[in-house]
Amino acid sequence: MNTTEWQHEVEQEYTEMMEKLLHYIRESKNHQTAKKLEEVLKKFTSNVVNVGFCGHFSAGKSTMINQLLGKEILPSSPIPTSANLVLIRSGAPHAEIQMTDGSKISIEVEQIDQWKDYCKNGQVVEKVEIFDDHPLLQKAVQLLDTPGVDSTDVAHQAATEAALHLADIIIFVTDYNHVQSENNFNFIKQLKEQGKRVILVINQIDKHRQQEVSLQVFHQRVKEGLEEWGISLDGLLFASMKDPEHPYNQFNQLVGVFQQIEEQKEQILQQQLIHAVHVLLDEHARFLLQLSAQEREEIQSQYSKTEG
Ligand SMILES: Nc1nc2c(ncn2[C@@H]2O[C@H](COP(=O)(O)OP(=O)(O)O)[C@@H](O)[C@H]2O)c(=O)[nH]1
Ligand SMILES: [Mg+2]
Repeated sequence: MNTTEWQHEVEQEYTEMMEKLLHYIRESKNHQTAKKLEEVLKKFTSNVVNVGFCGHFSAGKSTMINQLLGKEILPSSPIPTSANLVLIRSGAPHAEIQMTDGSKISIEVEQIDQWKDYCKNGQVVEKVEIFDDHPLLQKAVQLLDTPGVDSTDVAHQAATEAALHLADIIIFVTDYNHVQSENNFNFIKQLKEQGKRVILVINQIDKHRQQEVSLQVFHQRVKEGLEEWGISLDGLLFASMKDPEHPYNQFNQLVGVFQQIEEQKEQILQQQLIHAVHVLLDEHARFLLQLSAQEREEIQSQYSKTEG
């Protein structure tokens, strides 16, 4: 059996096992967990790696995605712009806008300013999907631009969390002046506890003033801060979107991360599937615990019957 056949077989086995688990959770009438597991499974079989960009408003997430793709497909500005979850995936360049009332609009690339407006409109827009033919996306990678982890809007916060739930790799972008914030560390810690791969990108290093503290000392302090919080990152990079020639700009290494993703795709997807299932099994255990003994027995007998 060659490697591809073997991989195919493993994937098949995973899928069968997960289908059984899904059936069991459904039979237990735990609809919430069943729905999440369904999404996780759908995501796994789609064979696409989700890379989620998150962090504070105005850290430079949208600017970074634009630079990665070499075009201005997302709005960026000093005032909070992306109010919605924006997905960027491979396809002929255009955008599809899902409205909160359930309707859908398709916008051609010639009207790019129009879709940028939709990205900023959190009131009537539910989700924006942008399609582009950049090679980075053709390698089965999908980018998620989230509004910001510090959003005060409950709906935005929920959208961000739901998106991150399905992200395999998280690029946490922070601006140079906010690295050591408690919020940042707390959020990254939570992501790591959910088994996510997290790469921290300290952006806007052009704002650094060498006379205040050297970048080496700054770097050391960040590392110590992470250690104190018990966070072990999967990558730590400095970047500047404004000054690409900055001696500490490691933007090229961020591009390299995408090459690694391509090389390790199967491994990443399987690992993330296992982590997601662990989290959902915990959730299901908590669901079962809050039922009465009688309810649990009913579920058990119902399940035995359907298993025949
Ligand atoms: N000085 C500086 N400004 C940046 C950098 N990256 C982004 N910005 C600016 O910061 C503002 C917010 O950027 P944006 O990409 O919209 O942030 P987002 O909210 O995280 O998506 C914009 O005015 C950008 O031009 C950077 O590396 N250095
Ligand atoms: Mg943005």
